[in-house]
Amino acid sequence: MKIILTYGTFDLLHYGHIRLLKQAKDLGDYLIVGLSTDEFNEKKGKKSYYNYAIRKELLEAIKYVDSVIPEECWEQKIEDIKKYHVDTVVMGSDWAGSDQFEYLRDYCNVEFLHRTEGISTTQIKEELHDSKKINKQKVLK
Ligand code: C2G
Repeated sequence: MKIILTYGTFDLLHYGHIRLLKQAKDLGDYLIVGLSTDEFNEKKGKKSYYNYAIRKELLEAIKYVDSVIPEECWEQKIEDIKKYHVDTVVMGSDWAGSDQFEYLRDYCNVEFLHRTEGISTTQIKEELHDSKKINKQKVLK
């Protein structure tokens, strides 16, 4: 049983997240997602649109995901790897070479997967905000 572990906020779930999770599951038999808690997001300088409970509910509905655990701090990864007998930690390529993951190579495999271009939670928020602004301007004319 090859166990894969990945981490993230997964806010405003989109096809980039889904493709990452599919790639991750394709590497093994069981996929665990360490989902950033609302409190940890604050430490990451992120404010998610959906709270932890909603983001967890959405992830658990995805066929590639076998379980979701809370990601509460940067330092929990080694403990997670040991506790869940993880073979490989995976992240999107935007994390490639990051100190937050390279040190894990002493404990398990680490792989960086293709990051889907042209979509991000930030981009979705910005485009929705701009379209609302444009619609408002149209109405005001
Ligand atoms: N991702 C992707 N393609 C995108 C957007 C995101 O492959 N277009 C991947 C990211 O590379 C990451 C995962 O989807 O592996 C989750 O992305 P985020 O929710 O943005 O996670 P992040 O804020 O990078 O948190 O301890 C690690 C952190 O919790 C990672």
